[in-house]
Amino acid sequence: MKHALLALLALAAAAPLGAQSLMYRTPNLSGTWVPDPGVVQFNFVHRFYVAPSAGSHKVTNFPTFTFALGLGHDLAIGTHYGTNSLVVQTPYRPNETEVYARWRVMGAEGKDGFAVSVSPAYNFAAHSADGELAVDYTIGRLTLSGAARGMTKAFGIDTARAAFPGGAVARLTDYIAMSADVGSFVSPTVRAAWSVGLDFVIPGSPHTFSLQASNATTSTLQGNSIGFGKMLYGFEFTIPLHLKRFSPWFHKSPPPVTLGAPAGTAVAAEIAMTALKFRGDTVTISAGQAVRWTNGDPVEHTVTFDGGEPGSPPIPPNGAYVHRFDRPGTYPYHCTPHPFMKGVVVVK
Ligand SMILES: [Cu+2]
Repeated sequence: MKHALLALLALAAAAPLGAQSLMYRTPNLSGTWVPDPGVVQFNFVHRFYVAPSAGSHKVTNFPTFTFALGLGHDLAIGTHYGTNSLVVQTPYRPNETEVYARWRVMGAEGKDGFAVSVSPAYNFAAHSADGELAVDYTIGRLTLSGAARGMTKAFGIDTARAAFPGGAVARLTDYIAMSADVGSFVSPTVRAAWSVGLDFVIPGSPHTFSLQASNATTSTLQGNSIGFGKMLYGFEFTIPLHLKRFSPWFHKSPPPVTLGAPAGTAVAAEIAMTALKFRGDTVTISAGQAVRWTNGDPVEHTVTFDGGEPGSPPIPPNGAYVHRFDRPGTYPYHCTPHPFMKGVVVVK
């Protein structure tokens, strides 16, 4: 169990800080966001309503799970699954599943300028063919979003309807943003949906997190377009999983390689890199001797010196790096993908 947790931690910590979708979209708008190729995105939205004291503070939960796969060429397929939906009342369907495809026709997340996407979808609870045309405009720390949504059978009732949401995200720092949106169906009108969010990038991880208040329940095109008459609180957590990182599960260990100093260099100290740590915080050697770092993790590490000493290229799983120190001194170093991995070599 502990090893499984460590492996998961390694996978998560090693993924690059791309696709920070909550920094570029509002709680009730998908924006034009598409996962990177080969990335499975798992997002979890949890909203809840707390009844007033007359209702004994009963908590009602409205979770929505998103699974989406980036196919490359700015294409994605995905599903939203809400386990407590209010979208279809007659006959009541508490489980709401929406499948969708998205094509980002132009633009890219995080780049200034316009991005446009089209997302055909199907809502199985409502038996409705749905769709969205979304437009983002990013300039520096601000992203403005708007969308047009259409449904052939909104709320499972035999009426085609359209909704028009809009919103904005302001990135206060590289790690914190504020977002808000509002959207409504056009005639016959129903309660408009709104949301506000406080969004965070979790440092050193590929995850984003937002604290939200909204009156919308499920995170589908229909659920995000209609307000529930009450205030919900909640959060969203985003988890990108890079499929490439699971390859060690299906392939045998890569062949050992040694980088750095030529064969025959006298190695005076060995440092293992396992579970995202350099084993042996400080080693002491003499000038002219070498240190060997061996990577026992399923992800790449580097030995990058804080001073001017040239360091290693990425060291693959099962790889090793040998570095000879010719001058006495103290050489602190770290791993570039995992800056919390640190060590020191003292050369006498
Ligand atoms: Cu590392």
